[in-house]
Amino acid sequence: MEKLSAKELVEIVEGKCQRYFGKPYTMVSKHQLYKAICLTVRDILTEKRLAFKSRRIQQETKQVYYMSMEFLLGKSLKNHLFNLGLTKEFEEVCKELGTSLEEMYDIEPDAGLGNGGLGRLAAAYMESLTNLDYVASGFSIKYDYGIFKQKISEGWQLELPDDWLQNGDVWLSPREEDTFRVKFGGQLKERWEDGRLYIDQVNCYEVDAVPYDMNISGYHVGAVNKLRLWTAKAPNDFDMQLFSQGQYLKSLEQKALAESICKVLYPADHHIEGKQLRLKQQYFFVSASIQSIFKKHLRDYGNLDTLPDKVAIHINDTHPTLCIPEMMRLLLDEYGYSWEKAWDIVTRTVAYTNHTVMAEALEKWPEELFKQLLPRIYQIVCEINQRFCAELWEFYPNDWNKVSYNAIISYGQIKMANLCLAASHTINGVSALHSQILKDDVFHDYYKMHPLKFTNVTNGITYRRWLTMSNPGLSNYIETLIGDGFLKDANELKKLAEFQAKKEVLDKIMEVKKANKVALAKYIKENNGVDVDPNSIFDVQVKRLHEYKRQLLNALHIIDLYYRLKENPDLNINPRTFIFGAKAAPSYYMAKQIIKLIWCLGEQINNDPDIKGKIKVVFLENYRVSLAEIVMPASDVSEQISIAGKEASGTGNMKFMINGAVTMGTMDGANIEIFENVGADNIFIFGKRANEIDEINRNGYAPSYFYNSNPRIKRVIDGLREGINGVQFNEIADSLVNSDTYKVLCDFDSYCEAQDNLDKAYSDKYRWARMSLMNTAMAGFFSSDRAVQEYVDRIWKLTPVDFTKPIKEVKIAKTVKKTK
Ligand code: 26V
Repeated sequence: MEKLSAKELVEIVEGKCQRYFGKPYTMVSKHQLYKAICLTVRDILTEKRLAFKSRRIQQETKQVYYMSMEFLLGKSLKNHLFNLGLTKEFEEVCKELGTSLEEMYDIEPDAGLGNGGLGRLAAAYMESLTNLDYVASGFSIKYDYGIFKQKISEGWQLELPDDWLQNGDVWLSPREEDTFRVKFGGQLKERWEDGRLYIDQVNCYEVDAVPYDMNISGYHVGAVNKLRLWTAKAPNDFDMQLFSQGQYLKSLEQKALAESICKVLYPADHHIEGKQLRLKQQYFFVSASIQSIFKKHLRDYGNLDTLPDKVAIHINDTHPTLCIPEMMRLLLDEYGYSWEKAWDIVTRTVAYTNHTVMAEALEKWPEELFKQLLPRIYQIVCEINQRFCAELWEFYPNDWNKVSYNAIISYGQIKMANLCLAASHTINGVSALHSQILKDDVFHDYYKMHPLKFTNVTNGITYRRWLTMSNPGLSNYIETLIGDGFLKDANELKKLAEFQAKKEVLDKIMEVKKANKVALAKYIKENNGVDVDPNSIFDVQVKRLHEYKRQLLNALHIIDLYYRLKENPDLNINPRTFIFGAKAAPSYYMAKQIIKLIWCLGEQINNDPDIKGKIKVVFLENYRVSLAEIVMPASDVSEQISIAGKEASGTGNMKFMINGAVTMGTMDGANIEIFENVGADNIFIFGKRANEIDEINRNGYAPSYFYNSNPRIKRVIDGLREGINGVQFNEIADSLVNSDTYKVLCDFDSYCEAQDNLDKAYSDKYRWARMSLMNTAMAGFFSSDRAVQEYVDRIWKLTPVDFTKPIKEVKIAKTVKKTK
């Protein structure tokens, strides 16, 4: 496809203004101009996608469907322009139209269809699949409201609705012709036909799933893939039967009930609630997705026998597990397959990634609720369970405990992870340690039965977004040193290591860092009203708020440092700015207390004249992808301090690393692989290892011991009770001294010692700059392109679309110009 010139693009944007807003471009608002620009980019991508599609059809390429309840995309306009190589052209377009590209970028809301790492990873993988010319579609829900907007009022978190579709809908194209019907509730009726038993679901209520497609672009490639988001619609606006019976309101209720399904993203990760609406969301989106996959496969290949050869279906955490019984249902009830043949097709098609070992996040559904809502799916799950238990019984004869622990249904609960194990050909964790823990612990029994099903794929990030787009200063400088090869192959960043002893290089990278810190300081001044010193160490912990991630450990160290400074105002430390950003699940009481504590610390410390600005504490409101893009380039220190064994991987740690921040971390998740890549000299590791934590748990843990024997810990905890900024934090103090589930006190000393070492290292300017450089240099492994290639090789077995083969003309694409 020929690249359009700025002049041609201006014409197209003008055409859009006329067509959609009925005005010449000179008369439209900035928001309308933004929409006209996005619609232009959307059309360019769609045209490219259709060309890609015709190649895929001709080459009969195998494809992956990535099923995920979350895709945390962030903003798209800048990303698409960067990927298409059209940034310069659109800068000109904007100038011509009397605006700037930056102004357009600012208008776009984040598409916040995810909670955190799991959703961002799904977005990253769609993009990397596209970067590598693989055919992939993502499936999810078009939530009316994404992750809530966080307001901080006097230190307390408030949640506001995130109406992202206001300006975010420009990327979505409705595809009403691909609507599918999804059935809930009702009863089952058996019917014999041609000597076969069929099951009909009657008196159920039905919902239409209408798809909206979004283009996924890759960096300078021919591929464009799609993300399909389903929205729920009542089949009829009114139920005519109810309506004519005079039950007007009831008839509208049906519509509201249907539409409630895609109203809002559940904002609690790592904590299941067992709510019926959540189960409805899950079944709704997988049923529509599987129906659409089957329909397409039948159209392309004529029968479903070949599904596993042409299609891989990936289950992103257990949330889309119901695609397993849904595939069975369709194969058995709609397409007349035998159980054995259907099971063979399903189990050669699906694979599952686990993203957490936290017990409270492993999904279970009450059997009764499940049976009422999904009677036919329940029947199928019962049958899968029976067969699975027979296999367990054979491998573990007479071991009731093992059978019931691993069963899909036991003690009135349906365990989704076990259903995933039973049906998946491959099961993976998201870092080396996490995958090992799955084998040794969480899924140990099943691992013994099928060791070859287990593998590891360490997570990755879209490094061009995090390095080149978010930190152009650093990226451009890197390009002058090692050329632009790293833009296609992240491993080329290694070439930077050659410069680690070059003072002028080290000076320059610290100069770039400083400029990024000035930009973040400006943001902080505007948003928090706090003056922070760009010459201080920017020490950052940004991630969801959860006790296992131990923002509290960070806070306790700050309190200790504060007391030490009060005691000795001449304490010789480098000035430091402690920066936090974190959303708490709305119902997570302790997490909200911790946010309040951090905020109070800021109020007290930032306003204490004794401290003379040596340390400051800032809590950034509403942490999200687009804020991360400002924070990552400006960070010196990356706090990755979860209790060992609980952070499955982490991906923020990788974004910091590539931006040259030095990790302060435990040996947990992907921190271990960061350690292995940068080497012990370029990271600060502290705390108990995962096996040591296990041992402590086996032997019994008494946190009061630390309180009673360690005066620094005692002083800090007493301080919580006395009050920080006049607020007492007795519940936090009690929980630390009485239970301390996440071993904050146990790791406190080791953490403080590592912090002192870090402070010393920072004092040696060139030592620090070298550490920073080495972190960027060794971050290539954490590219999501590498991660996706591992999924392809070990799990999905895809081949890329071949762009060197000649293409036969297919009449599907109208040109962008014609549709302006
Ligand atoms: C669970 C639930 C429960 C019901 C309500 C909504 C909801 C949403 C998400 C989850 C699962 C949380 C699992 C998760 O986010 N894991 C994170 O996955 C990242 C990507 O693999 C990884 O880097 C993080 O370490 C891991 O915590």
